[in-house]
Order: sequence, then C-alpha cells, then structure tokens
Amino acid sequence: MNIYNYLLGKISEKGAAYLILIDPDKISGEKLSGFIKKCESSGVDGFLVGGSLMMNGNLGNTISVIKEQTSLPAVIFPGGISQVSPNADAILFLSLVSGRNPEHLIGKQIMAAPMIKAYNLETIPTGYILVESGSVTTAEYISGSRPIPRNKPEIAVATALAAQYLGMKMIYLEGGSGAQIPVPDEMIKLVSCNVDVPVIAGGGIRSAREARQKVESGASIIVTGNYFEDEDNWHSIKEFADAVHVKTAEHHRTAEAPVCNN
Ligand code: 1GP
Repeated sequence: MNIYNYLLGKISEKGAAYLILIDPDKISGEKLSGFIKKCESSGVDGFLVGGSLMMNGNLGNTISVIKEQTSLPAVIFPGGISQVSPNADAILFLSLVSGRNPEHLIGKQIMAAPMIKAYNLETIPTGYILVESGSVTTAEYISGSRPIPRNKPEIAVATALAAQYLGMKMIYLEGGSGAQIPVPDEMIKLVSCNVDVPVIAGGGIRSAREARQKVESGASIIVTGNYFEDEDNWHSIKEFADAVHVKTAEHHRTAEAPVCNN
C-alpha cells in the first residue's frame, strides 16, 4: 500500500485524517496492544511512531505490535537516524525547514538514506516547521533550532512555500510534543491557504474541540500524542476522531473549509 496515497484518500473521504503518535518510551506490552485496538475501533486512521529522544523504548517492537494488532499503517516519525525500521509502512522524511541547523536540514537525512534504500521504505518528504508554543519543547532543544514566532504566520507561509517548491509533499506545523499551546489557528489557515500540499498540525492538542478547530482552519491531518498517554483519556479517542473527520461524522457535518482571500 502506498501510504501517501492512503492518507490523501482519507483526507478526501473524511475531510481530514487523524493520526496518533506513539512514543515507544511511553507505552509497551499489553497496554500498547490494548491502546492500538482501542484506536482502531475509535476510527483513528494510522499511527506515527517515534520521539525526539529514545531512552529505552524499542521502535521496532512497537511497530511490530501495531502490525500484529491492526491493519492501520505505522509511519515512522523519526527523532534521529536510529529510528529507521524495516517493519514500518513508511517514514516521514523530515527536514526541519524552520531551523538553520544543517544537521536537521540535510545531514541526518544523508546518514539515513542508505538504510531507507536497503529497507525499501516508502518516504514521505515533509517540511517540518517548529512553531513557538509557550515554552522550550524537547524538539526545539534537541534540534538546536529556533521555532517560528507564533505571531509571525507570514514566516511560516514563506517557509512552507519554500518546502513545497523544494518538492516536499506535506507540511508539518509542529508545536512540539506536550506543547503548552498548540499552533495558532491563524497560522494554520494562512499556510494551508497558500500551499497545495496537505498540512499536518500537531503538538499540544488536548481536546476534540481544538482538533476540530485546527481542521476548520485548514489542517488536513491532526496528530495527537501526549493526551492519550493517560489511559483515563482513552474513552475520548472516538470523540477526537469524529471531530477530525468533518465530512463523515454525523454531528459534525456543518464544518466548513477556511475562506482564503488570496
Ligand atoms: C508531536 O505533534 C506531535 O510531534 C504530538 O504532540 O504529544 O503534544 O500531542 P502532543
């Protein structure tokens, strides 16, 4: 299965796709199996797997469990070159285009490329844009790059356009995992109105209402991670999925695409 086309299909069918990020450091064993099943029965469209830091989690095992438990795709969201696994369905081939750290723009990609070729992994070239989100996030600290100021959406637009013109197939507007505040709606709107490729929004989304707002602002894919690391929140996975799936969920039919004035 071509995962990029799968995601485009979900976006066109449901209005937007909902992906859950699994950090192998945070969940494993039976809890992981239970979580994956719960996500599938709640309408989640797939999984991202990875993290800025990998302390003791096992990425390969996590992906294997996903493959055993569901038919949903497992896409690597790499925090580093050690996070390339042959079991995955695809890898977000990220370039941290908001930063000026050459290691994260192209250096690590060169190191990972031969492995990706050997594993015959599908790559989804993605312009990764870090946005200021209230405090320093792990992604910002580890990558040694400055995020785009939240009140400068025009910088995000120019950055996203440059990524698109370089051939990237998706733009990831990232507040950073556990962000205090998510990427501003206004920035999502301006970026999605200006690029032709799907915009992913993630980082600090903790309610179905916020997820829905990001879709109404123009995001085509919503990613949440932290919020469902707490098992007490699992009951609301379906609520999040329904909120993201603006075209198909009965009670969300009123959603409208953002009006672009350009
Ligand atoms: C992080 O965008 C993802 O890369 C998810 O963020 O963990 O804050 O939901 P959260």
